[in-house]
Amino acid sequence: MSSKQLDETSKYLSYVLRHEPHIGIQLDTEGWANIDDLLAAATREGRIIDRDMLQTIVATSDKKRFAISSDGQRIRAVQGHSTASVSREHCEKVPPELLYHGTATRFLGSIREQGLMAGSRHHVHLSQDAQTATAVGQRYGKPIVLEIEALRMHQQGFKFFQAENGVWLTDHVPFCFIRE
Ligand code: HQG
Repeated sequence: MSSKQLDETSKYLSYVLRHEPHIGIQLDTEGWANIDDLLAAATREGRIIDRDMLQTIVATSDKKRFAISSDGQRIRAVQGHSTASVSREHCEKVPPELLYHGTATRFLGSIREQGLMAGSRHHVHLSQDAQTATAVGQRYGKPIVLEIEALRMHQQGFKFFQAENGVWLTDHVPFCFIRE
């Protein structure tokens, strides 16, 4: 299996396990899907995915997007969901002083008015390093990295969570905590 095929399958898994499970699989509230059901549903859609491929994708995902349960029966995306069937209980944590959010310059006007909104996903996604944030922002246009005064937010009662892959999550970032 070429790295291009693995990458394409990883994107398909992200889509199904985060956003669109309606291919004949069920996600529980913590995001878990039965692997046999997932592979059967993918086959019905004309995608040949086997357990070895899943293991390789989980092990090699650059952002550690997926996890397989300890009994080997289930797989999930660890964060990034938009589907209403999932509402993960992420680990609440005290954030570092600063976190970063990468976005596109064309969104700045609206962000100045509304702050950072979760959009279709369940949370606003923040990273611990500016480099990751630049790559995230590039997906939508000319990137800009915003600095978020996360610790100050936390001290004022905003909750922060960290997914198993290190991505920081919060519900909303008012603009007064954002440095351009
Ligand atoms: C923007 C990737 C206008 C926001 C990454 C972003 C991440 C606003 C877009 C994860 C806004 C939402 C999530 C406002 C926010 N007005 N635009 N008020 N507030 N936005 O894809 O953070 O590779 O839902 O800046 O690593 O880009 O997929 O969120 O540009 O962790 O594993 O609205 O996805 O991970 O876009 O990315 P998204 P995101 P993966």
